[in-house]
Order: sequence, then structure tokens, then C-alpha cells
Amino acid sequence: MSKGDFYSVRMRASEDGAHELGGKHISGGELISTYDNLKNAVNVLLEKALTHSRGTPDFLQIQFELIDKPITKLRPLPIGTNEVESVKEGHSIAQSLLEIAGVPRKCIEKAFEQITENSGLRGAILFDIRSSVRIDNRNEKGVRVSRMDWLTTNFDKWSDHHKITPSLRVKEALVLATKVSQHPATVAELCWSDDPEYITGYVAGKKIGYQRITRLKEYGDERGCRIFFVDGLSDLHAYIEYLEKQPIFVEWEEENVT
Ligand code: WAQ
Ligand code: MG
Ligand code: MG
Ligand code: MG
Repeated sequence: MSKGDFYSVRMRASEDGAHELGGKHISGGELISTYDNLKNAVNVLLEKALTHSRGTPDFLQIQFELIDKPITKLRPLPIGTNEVESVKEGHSIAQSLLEIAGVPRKCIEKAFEQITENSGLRGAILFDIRSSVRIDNRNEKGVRVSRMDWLTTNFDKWSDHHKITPSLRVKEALVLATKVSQHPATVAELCWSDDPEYITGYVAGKKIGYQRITRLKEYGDERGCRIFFVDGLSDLHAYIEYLEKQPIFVEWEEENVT
């Protein structure tokens, strides 16, 4: 262990048994930590799982591992907020944004038809925009994006500048969306939480940035959604490798205001 080393720390928690034994997904989390901060990092993830609105976990796993690659820095996607009155209006705006981002109408319709059946996952599904079918072979697991973070001090400056109440949730979502959208094969992302009390979701993409939509599901609904719309995926394995393994730090610079 040397001074400049970073560690990937990951957590998953479920109820009524481990995920692989059919348990209900409660909470997951991933962050990057220095060696000296590991105790705190593990605690942040433990706290997240133990106080979760989806339930009380009876299975929890936290692991850390040394990151053996240089960490790429990315600027956060520009953020926008779309205020809507109803879920119906929210979905309609989400569909328009996906179309602007480059997802064909037919593919958007197909994806929305399958949202309910794909809602119990702990990861994301990959949806091909040409064939309009799900192409990851991860079943009820999905693909979990990992090895990404944003220093709290820098995130707090960003939140302050954008007049957004800082929260772990917004930080995690914008970090993930920034990492995912940066890959050339990603066309867009659609997301809303599986936490019953959180109804704001987003559509993200290179062209449109991170577009929050204030209502994408009803309060109390435990069905979430996370779909990555992808194009030109000749190498699915390399794409998933990027999502799971490429280390990313998001960093905002006040001068280049976005
Ligand atoms: N990698 C892949 N999929 C993930 C990951 C990940 N690291 N984390 C979560 N998911 C999937 C998984 O299927 C979850 O069920 C689903 O996404 C929702 O996750 O106000 O809180 O963490 O700007 O519940 C977006 C809006 C909040 C934030 C999204 O999602 C805002 C949210 P949650
Ligand atoms: Mg419970
Ligand atoms: Mg999350
Ligand atoms: Mg959740």
C-alpha cells in the first residue's frame, strides 16, 4: 500500500436471503476511498443499508479492493430540471428527451412496455437501440456500475452553485450518469428510484445532459428503473468491463460553469 492508492468499496444488501438466493434487493452502493478513509467509507455504506426505506436487510456484503488503474476525471453532466404535475406528464417528457438524445421511438416504446418486468433488479439493463431488445445477459442481477465517486467538498460547491440541496442520492446518480454517458456506445439513460419515497428521476445523455423529471412514479411504488440505451455494441464484454471496472472521479470546476 502506498500513499496515492485508492480502493473501490462496494456494498449490497437484501431481505429474505441473499440476492442470489432470491432475496429482495434493499440497497447497494459503491464509492472510492483512500486507505486511511476506509473505516469511514465502509460506515457510510453500512449506514445506507441499515436505514433503508425498502426494508430491513438480513444479508449484507461489503468488500473493498485496490484499484490498479489510473482514475479518469470527468466533468459532471450539465443539469436541468423538468417540473411535472403527474407521472403521465413525466413519462411523456422522458420519452421526448430520449428521442432528442437519439433513441428511436420504437425502441422507447418497447423499453417502456418492459419496465415493470425489469424492476426488481439491483443493476441496470442494457437496451440495444437497433434491435429494441435487452442485450445484457445478467437476468435479475443487471449490470452494476462501480468504481466511481465525487469528492464531497467539490460536490458541495457544485450543489451550492446550482442551488440544489446536496444529498448522497443526487451525488450518486449524477456520478453514475456522467460515467455511463461518457462511453461512446451509450446513447441515453433512463432512471427512477426503487425507493418508495423518491419519485424524481432523470433522462441523461451527451447531448441533453442530466435532465431531472420531478415525477416519474407514484409515492409508495417500489418499482425502479435503470436502462442504458446503447448503440454499436460490437464488444458487449468491453462495455460492461468499462461500466464495472473503469475508475472515474467526477470533478467540477467553477470556472467552466455548466
Ligand atoms: N449500477 C447500475 N444500476 C444501478 C446502480 C449502479 N451503481 N445503482 C442503482 N442501480 C439501479 C438498480 O436497479 C436500482 O434498483 C435502480 O437503479 C434505482 O437505484 O434527484 O435513487 O439508487 O436528481 O434507488 C435519481 C434522481 C435517483 C436523483 C435515482 O436510484 C435526483 C435513485 P436508486
Ligand atoms: Mg422490513
Ligand atoms: Mg443508488
Ligand atoms: Mg434504491
